[in-house]
Amino acid sequence: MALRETDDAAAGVPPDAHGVQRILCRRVRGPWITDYNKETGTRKVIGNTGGYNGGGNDANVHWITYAPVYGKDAQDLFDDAKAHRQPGEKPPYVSAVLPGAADTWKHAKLMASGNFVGTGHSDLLVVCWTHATLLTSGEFSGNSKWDLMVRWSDGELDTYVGTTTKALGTEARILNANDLWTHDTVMTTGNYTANGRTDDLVIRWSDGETTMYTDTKTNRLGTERMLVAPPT
Ligand SMILES: [Ca+2]
Ligand SMILES: [Ca+2]
Repeated sequence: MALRETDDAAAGVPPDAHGVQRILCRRVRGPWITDYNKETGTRKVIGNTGGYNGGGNDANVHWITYAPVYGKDAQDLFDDAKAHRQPGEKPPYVSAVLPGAADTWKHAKLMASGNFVGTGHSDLLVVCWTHATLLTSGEFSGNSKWDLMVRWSDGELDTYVGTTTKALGTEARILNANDLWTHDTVMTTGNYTANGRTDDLVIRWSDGETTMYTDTKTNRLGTERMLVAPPT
């Protein structure tokens, strides 16, 4: 398959004899398209990547590239394009169905995802506890295994260290019951600091203030940083 490149995605390039074209988005090799029509400027996107000037991080560093993960259908489509075949008919897409009856899921109160099995893929954790108000998961202990964090209705904040699919982990207290932490309305965790660990807790408070606690541990909040100030 003949491929061509250009330094400017906006300019585009003509397709090869088979109608297959690749555009080099500056330093990011994507998207993959086919059926380019130079009269109308239309084409079909059959694959893509993102990165510098096309979905990179806020610092616009050129060496970070993101690529979506595709399933077998997308791979088949790619193989067809590569072999210059017309894609065959595909059966209708059937969405995945979670286990359990709908009546059971009515009692699901909170959800969080984390790699609790250790496969490298996220697992969905659903909580029906009456007094659990907010839920998130992260890696707060530093052992590369995911931990659960719960904010209870009285403001108590706990982690469950080493939670697996078989059992809750060991409870560790971050905050005893208190009034302030009954005013957080959203709680989530991400990996925003140089330690490369998903232990940065983000809280949105009831007045709109948004705070990050970087590098939070199992038994103490990390350094407090205001992301969004409360309205004046
Ligand atoms: Ca851990
Ligand atoms: Ca971190």
